[in-house]
This record gives sequence, structure tokens and C-alpha cells, in this order.
Amino acid sequence: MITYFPEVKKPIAYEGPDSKNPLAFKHYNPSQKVLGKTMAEHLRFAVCYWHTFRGLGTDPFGAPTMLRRYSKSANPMKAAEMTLEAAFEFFVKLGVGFWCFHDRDIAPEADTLAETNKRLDVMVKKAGKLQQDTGIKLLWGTSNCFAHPRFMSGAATSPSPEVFAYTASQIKKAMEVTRELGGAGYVFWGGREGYETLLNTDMKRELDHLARLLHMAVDYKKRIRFRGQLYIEPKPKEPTKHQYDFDAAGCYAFLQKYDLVKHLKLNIEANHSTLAGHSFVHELEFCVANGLLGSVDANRGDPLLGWDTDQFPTDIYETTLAMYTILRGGGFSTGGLNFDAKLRRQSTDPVDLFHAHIGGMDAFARGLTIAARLIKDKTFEKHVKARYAGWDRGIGAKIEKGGIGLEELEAYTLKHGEPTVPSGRQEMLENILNEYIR
Ligand code: XLS
Ligand code: CA
Ligand code: CA
Repeated sequence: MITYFPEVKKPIAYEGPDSKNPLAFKHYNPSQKVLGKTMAEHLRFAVCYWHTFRGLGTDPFGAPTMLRRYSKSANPMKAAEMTLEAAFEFFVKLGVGFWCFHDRDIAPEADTLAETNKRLDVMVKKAGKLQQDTGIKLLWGTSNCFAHPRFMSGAATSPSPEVFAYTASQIKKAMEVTRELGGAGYVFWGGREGYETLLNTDMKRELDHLARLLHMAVDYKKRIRFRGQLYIEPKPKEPTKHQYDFDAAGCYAFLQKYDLVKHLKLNIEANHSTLAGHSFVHELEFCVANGLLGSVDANRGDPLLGWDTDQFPTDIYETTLAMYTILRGGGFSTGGLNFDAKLRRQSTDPVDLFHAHIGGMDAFARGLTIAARLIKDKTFEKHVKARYAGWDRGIGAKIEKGGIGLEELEAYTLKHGEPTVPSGRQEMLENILNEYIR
């Protein structure tokens, strides 16, 4: 049997924090219990197909730098088959439970939609068999409605109804294959659902069309009895100047306006959060506060670069805050942590893919254990509770309950005089957090 990752002879094992082996986990111990669940159950790691197996180090200025045996064949279906075999070898050796893909990642597009769908069927059959043989599951599927030139002006928001129809057909098929592979979810990321200039754009109409497509998908999901969770993935820009699914709050307003909120949750990507001018944890917290948290694309941006660099997560501070919010939100049910991240252009060897994922998994395992300690000790919970304690009694409780208005509050204020506000203690809390992160 061919092996595409001969450098990694056996599955990556947990060796503990003192290990110096670059091909071992130092913190991610899948069976270790944290707050009653194993690390594997909490974190639900997934590998993404697009960057990991189809990304070959290109950038706008340069050709591929990563030569992979599995992508080398003049026959595109042969290359697709070898890539799929390599992917499952990688999943097993890395020890993740899940993968994610776009339709076009696993099967190359042909000249007609019918032929493209046939190719996809061939590859889905093979993927199903590999899933069965290995026990690896599909976290979510999605469709690539942004790369082909037909989507240059958007997909569901294209000015062309023919493109809308093509998009609908592609999504129909992608949902079918996601169901066939037992996907726990299906993601809508509006690749080019936005605009470059308002001079040629009917924004209201485009938003209506986007909602129309999502309603069609919700209906079709029911028709085919697909039980996975639908997600929408916010991103403020890139490739378009402005994307309609800008951030979690923008998506929430859109979903509410079009009566879609009960059908979709959010897939929050760390790098998209920072592109939107938020922190990753802000977007997660917004989701938790509004019952929207679905899944996470675990990566990071570079604070000195203004684009979607999709780097592997390594910052323990970030993973701690993220896991603290995710745990308080009840953790993942259908979702998980998908490494939507790519190697840097100069990390050219297949083994670099292992280093990258091991680092990301260890960073989140550390985040998880630190966050669990913060939760157990109620470290911040006590401070927050005390800070808002005024709302549990007296005038605070009356306001929250409703039924009093401006006049009563004026009378209250006139009687009680100038209010006092206690210190927020931010620096002390930050110091405490650092003590936990050590
Ligand atoms: C691109 C997005 C994309 C989605 C899936 O920036 O992150 O990869 O996650 O279409
Ligand atoms: Ca993503
Ligand atoms: Ca991204």
C-alpha cells in the first residue's frame, strides 16, 4: 500500500509536556477527562480538505511551492483519488475524529454540471468507504460557489438569475452528498455574496435573493431528511470589498429579518472575527449570548497583515478565552474545531502539515484545561456576579422585571442622589488570568 506520509510511521501519540518529540502531543490527550467529558469529545477536531490537501503554497505573486505526490497526475480524477487516500491516511495518523470539505475540493469540476455531479458521486462513494474503514466522520460539508468565473459577481446575490439557478443546483447536490456521508452540519459561507461598488449594486434585492436561497436550502433539508445543522459563516471582506455576512451581529440581524434564525447557527472563524475588527472571543461571546454558537473554524490572522492569512492557532491566551466562552456556552453538540488553516508558503514538506495540526491541537487542549480550571474556581464568574449584584435586588430587580418607567426612576434618582460605580478591576483580572495561563 502506498503511503503519502512516510515520515510519520505511527499515529501521533500523547507523550506529555516534557516530550521533545515534534511528532507527539504534549497537551492533547484525547481520552483525558475534563469537566466530565474527554478532550476528544470537547474539542471535536476536524481537518479541512481545501487548505490541507488542495492548497499548495501559492500566493498572488507565486507558483506552488509544495510538491505533493498525491496531486501529481495528468488525469484529474486519478489525482482526486490519490488525494483522498492521502487525506484519510493523514486523518488517521493525526488522530482527528472529523474532516470538512467543499464539493469541488474532492472532485474536479467537468464541462457540464451533470458530468461534474457524476465525478462527485464517484468521489463521495470512495469517501464513504474510507469513513467506514477508519471511523472518521464528516463535521460539515459545503459547496464552493465562489471560485469559478461564473460566480465573479456573486452566487445567490449575482445579478444573473441563471447564476442563482446554478448555485441552487450546486447546493442541492452538496447537501445530498453531505447527508450521504452522515455530515453533522452544512456550512454556507457567502464567498462572493457582497459587492465591489454600490454604483452597480441593488443591495436590497441581493439580500432578498440570499435569503430566498437559504429558505430553499432549509426546505430541501427537510425534504431529504438531512438532520445535520445548517451554519452561516460570517466574514466581512475578501474576496469582495464588503460581504453581507459581515460578522456575527450582521448575520443575526439578517437571519432575524428573513425568519431564518431557527434554522441556522453560526460557524465562527477566528481570522474572520479579527478582519471584522472584533476579537475571536467577542464573536463567540455574541453567539453564546444569543444562542447562535454552532461550530468554529480554528485559525488566526496576523495582526500586522490586513488579510485572511488563515494561520494555525498557537496563541494560548486566545485559545483559553475561546474555550472559556465555548464551555460556558455549553460546548459543541454538532460543531467542533475545524482547522481552516494553511501552512506558510515556505513550510513545504508534508510533515509540516503534522507539525501545524499538532500545534493547533495542543494549543486548544491547553486552552481547554485552563478554561476548565477558571470555570471550576469560578474565578471570573464571582467577579461578574458581584459586579451586577445590584440587579438582583431593589431597584435593579424592579427594572429587570419591567413595569416601571421613566417617572418612577426619576423619583428614585431624586430621592437617592448621585450613584456610585465600583472599580472594574480590569488589571487585577488580567493578572489573575495570566496566573492561570502559566
Ligand atoms: C474562506 C472561508 C471558507 C469557508 C468554507 O475564507 O473560511 O473556507 O470556511 O467555505
Ligand atoms: Ca472558514
Ligand atoms: Ca479564512
